[in-house]
Amino acid sequence: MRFDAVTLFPEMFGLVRDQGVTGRAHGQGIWAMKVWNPRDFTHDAHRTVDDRPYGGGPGMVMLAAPLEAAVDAAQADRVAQGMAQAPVVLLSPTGQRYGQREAENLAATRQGAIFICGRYEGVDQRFIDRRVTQEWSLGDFVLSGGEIAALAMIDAAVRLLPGVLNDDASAVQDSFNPALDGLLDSPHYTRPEIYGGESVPEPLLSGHHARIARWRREQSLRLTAQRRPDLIEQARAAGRLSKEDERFLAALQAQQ
Ligand code: 4GY
Repeated sequence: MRFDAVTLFPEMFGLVRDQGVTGRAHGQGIWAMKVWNPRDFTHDAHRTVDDRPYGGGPGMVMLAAPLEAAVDAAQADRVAQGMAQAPVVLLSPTGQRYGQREAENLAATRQGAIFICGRYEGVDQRFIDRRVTQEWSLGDFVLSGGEIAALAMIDAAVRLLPGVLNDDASAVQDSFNPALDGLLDSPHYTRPEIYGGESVPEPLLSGHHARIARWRREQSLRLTAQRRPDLIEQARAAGRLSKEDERFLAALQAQQ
């Protein structure tokens, strides 16, 4: 899988490319990353990438031409490598919300995407109209640029690629994974058995796989009911809660 990023800060992409499980997978050739700096696609002495907004107002707006030239170079490079053109994704709070489902879809396409990382107040709408095929948002907050959003989205997709996580089961156990029926993950413990006077919960020490699984399920249900009741509703509506789950949730309710 290949990702491209159009960014004024190409060094930021070293974080996901070179570190941790995504870094190892990159080293193994499971995925590739190319960065394109719009400043390299300017033609004036000052290498200008922004200008003042028509209509007035604070801040600067990214020029359409350097962004468009960078995207076209990324697409041409893909084609030269025998690949198809890729979706062009703008990271913006006005985009469609990106979640685990979108990360799974992105990982499944094997095609990757070209991420446009805006800075300043925004990018010229005519660039968006001419080149951007999708707008994605990480959430209802404003970053100082799209880079951190792109990095988060790439990281979430790459770790789902076959062979990236050493333990095949660990992606399966994540919060939001279908195997957890869309519930939040249960707490984790490792050595020592007693830390700060607190012991590891007894079921985890029992060695009884069914008891451990039940305990984890109940912790997931408890945490999800407490923090994300909307996810309990979703799981129920999709028929992902068993009779045993419902009995446990009813007992929880009675305790409150
Ligand atoms: N939220 N989700 C986000 C963002 C920064 C001005 C356009 C977000 O994805 N991106 O806040 N991006 C803005 C900054 C130009 C991008």
